[in-house]
Amino acid sequence: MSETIFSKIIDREIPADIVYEDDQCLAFRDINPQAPVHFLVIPRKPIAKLSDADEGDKDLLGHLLLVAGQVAREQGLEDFRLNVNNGAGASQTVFHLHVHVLGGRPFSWPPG
Ligand code: IU
Repeated sequence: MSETIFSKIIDREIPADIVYEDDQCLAFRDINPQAPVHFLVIPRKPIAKLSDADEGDKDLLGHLLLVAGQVAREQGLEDFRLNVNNGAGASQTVFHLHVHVLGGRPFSWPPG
């Protein structure tokens, strides 16, 4: 997988407002927030998109969701939305797997 801007955030080559990190993942505030609270949870492992993950990534994927929920609570969110864009046709622009966590405003369904 070619390097993306998120690899540079992981490697501290460019700054980001990191709200959580551990040996498997990082969470940082989205540079263009779509809600009062909007952060991204990304694996350190450079998986381009969710559909590239495999059976060996099962624990990692579970960990990303647990971290998303934990950091959401730490950010004061009770209700929040998780979103994973998979592929350009689903509005993915950065090809390093990331879970969007948005909260602090009402959300409608279905999403646009
Ligand atoms: P998407 O699911 O690939 O469309 O989301 C990429 C997100 O990454 C998007 O919300 C951007 O605002 C965000 N982002 C960022 O937080 N920092 C960056 O340096 C870049 C994109 I480039």
